[in-house]
Amino acid sequence: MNKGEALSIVKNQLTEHRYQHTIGVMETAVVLARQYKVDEKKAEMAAIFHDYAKFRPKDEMRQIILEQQMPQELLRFDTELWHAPVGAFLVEKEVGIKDLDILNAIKYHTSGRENMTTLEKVIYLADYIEPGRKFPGVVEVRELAKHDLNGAVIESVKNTIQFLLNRNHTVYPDTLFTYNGLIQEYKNGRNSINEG
Ligand code: DGI
Ligand code: FE
Ligand code: FE
Repeated sequence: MNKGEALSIVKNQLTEHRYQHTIGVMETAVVLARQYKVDEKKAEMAAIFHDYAKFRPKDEMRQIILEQQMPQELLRFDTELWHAPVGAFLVEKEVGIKDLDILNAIKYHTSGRENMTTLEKVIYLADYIEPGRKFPGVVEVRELAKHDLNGAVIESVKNTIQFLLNRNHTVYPDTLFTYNGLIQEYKNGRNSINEG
């Protein structure tokens, strides 16, 4: 599938605002992929489809989580987390994308996870720093992303956890595993192993 086909499929699933966000994530992801030496085409596809399920009805997403091999604990956490794993499932089923690297980058784009691949980090970070984002601290993370992929992911997950704590929201375990895993890598001085 080429970029134009992919974009027209996803446009039908999203609001105009979310589509513009998707374009921002796509452009950012391609730059990061080149910089950190992962497949640019995979990064482009994963970015285009990362929010594919964002506007699916909650009942449909709940049903998919119940019926498919997904962590059932998702159901006890914020519904905002659901579109990522459900999106990976629907992108395979409805769009026919079979590449596991792409599907995992979609699946983990909201929470991250322990031992993320470089492609997963690229999508996670592109989603956080695309030009339309205005989060407090995003300017610093954009700067860090230019030379330190792991450092930038750590800062973005820290900001997300802080945001959740400030609102008395629950923190999904994978979000904490993202932080813990990368901080341990950093402390062991292995922060540059995967980043070429
Ligand atoms: O889909 P986007 O808006 O582009 O961004 P996203 O996929 O990162 O989703 C952001 C939302 O997910 C935001 O409302 C915060 C929420 N979120 C992210 N991590 C966690 C979380 N919510 C809970 N409860 N726990 C988390 O660990
Ligand atoms: Fe998302
Ligand atoms: Fe997004």
